[in-house]
Amino acid sequence: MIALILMVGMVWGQEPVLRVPRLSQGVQVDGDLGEWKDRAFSDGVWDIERLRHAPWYDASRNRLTLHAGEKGGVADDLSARYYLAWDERYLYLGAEVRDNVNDVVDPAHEPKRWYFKDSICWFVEAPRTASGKNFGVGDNAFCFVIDASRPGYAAWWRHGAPGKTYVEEPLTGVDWAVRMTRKGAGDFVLEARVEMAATLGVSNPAWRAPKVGDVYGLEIVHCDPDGGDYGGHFLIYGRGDDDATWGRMELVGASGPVERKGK
Ligand SMILES: [Ca+2]
Ligand SMILES: [Ca+2]
Ligand SMILES: [Ca+2]
Repeated sequence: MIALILMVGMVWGQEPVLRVPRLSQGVQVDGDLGEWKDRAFSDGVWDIERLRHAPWYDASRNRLTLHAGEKGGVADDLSARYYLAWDERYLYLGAEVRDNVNDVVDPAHEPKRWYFKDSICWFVEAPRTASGKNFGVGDNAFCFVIDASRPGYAAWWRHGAPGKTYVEEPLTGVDWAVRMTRKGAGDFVLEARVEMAATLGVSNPAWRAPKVGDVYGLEIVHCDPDGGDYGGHFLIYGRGDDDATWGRMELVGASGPVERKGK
């Protein structure tokens, strides 16, 4: 019995299973998640204290930047809820974030350097093969720099394709909105809708329109440099660019809100 529990724990530890519901109603991409977030996948608040108990945690990679004189604890530095859903045409991505500083200034800026700026990036492999080839066929990163002025590089697509790895280009086939929510801080809501055929279908010609039961790979990379160099970030459900470490994202049918019992 103990061996069985350990085995299940190991499998869970190596490969988190994320059941992502289909949305049956429309989404208005306006920086407010109210119309869909209670029907989406979310597993609650992530901060560094929760993250350091996750099986994929690596202290050299998951870290935050402490400034001289900084007030507030680690939850104020960065904590977030992430939301994910799908329908026949789109992946829906959302985040509600508490961040003490908005930092999108990169001294060595290049359009592809989202990871040197406040940003959230959903790494998706479709379908999941967990081949371990970094950003090869089927691997995608949908990245959003949290810059309210929305420069052209703020929605970015890193992906693989047949015979190619690490293709870097602006993300097309996307509607997205970011709304800053706390004056003098870096809090925000991000809402995005990514067209799957124009992205997943390009990175892997074997990709087919999604249906219940399909399995994708998923990792979330949330960058929070806050004046520091590269490395202020959370890696959630995986350990980096190697898709064999990413979580198992199962496409499931529509889900209702969590019910609260009456007295
Ligand atoms: Ca909305
Ligand atoms: Ca921060
Ligand atoms: Ca920040």
